[in-house]
Amino acid sequence: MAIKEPERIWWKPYTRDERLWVAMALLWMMASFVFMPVYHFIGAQNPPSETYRVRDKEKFRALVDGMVNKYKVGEEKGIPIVKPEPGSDVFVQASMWQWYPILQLEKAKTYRIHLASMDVTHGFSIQPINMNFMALPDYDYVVTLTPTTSGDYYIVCNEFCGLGHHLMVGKMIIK
Ligand SMILES: [Cu+2]
Repeated sequence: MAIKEPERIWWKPYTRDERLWVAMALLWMMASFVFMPVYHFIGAQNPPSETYRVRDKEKFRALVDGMVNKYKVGEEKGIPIVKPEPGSDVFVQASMWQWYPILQLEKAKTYRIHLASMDVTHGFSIQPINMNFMALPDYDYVVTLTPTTSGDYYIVCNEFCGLGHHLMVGKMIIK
């Protein structure tokens, strides 16, 4: 078999269907592109952005302890279970390798959860619903939360924070 020169024009012109598909893909891409920033404003997926500086960790610790002393309703594995007033400010302290305390919240009530770390960065991951926030040293991160379903939720640290990282599992009880 001899080697033949290929045809000069080997491609075929677009057919009507092909043109239509390309146009549809382009339109869909443009619509998604425009919708991205729109969704930032109308979507409910954005994390809250209220933060404060924690200049004195001991003061934050005192707020946590004050809440624990006032609203403690039980204990689990040495960690107090706290049932704060609906609508109130709730303080959660992250430290290697513990979430403190365990919160017991009421369904359909809103709480302002203040997250702060006493040492390194920790990740506040509510499982199994997979909502993720961060607990940072020197920052008070306020998550305004209204639980919509009852049950036990686990708080899994999802920022590697040292040897005991995998043991850093807290809990949130929604009644
Ligand atoms: Cu961790």
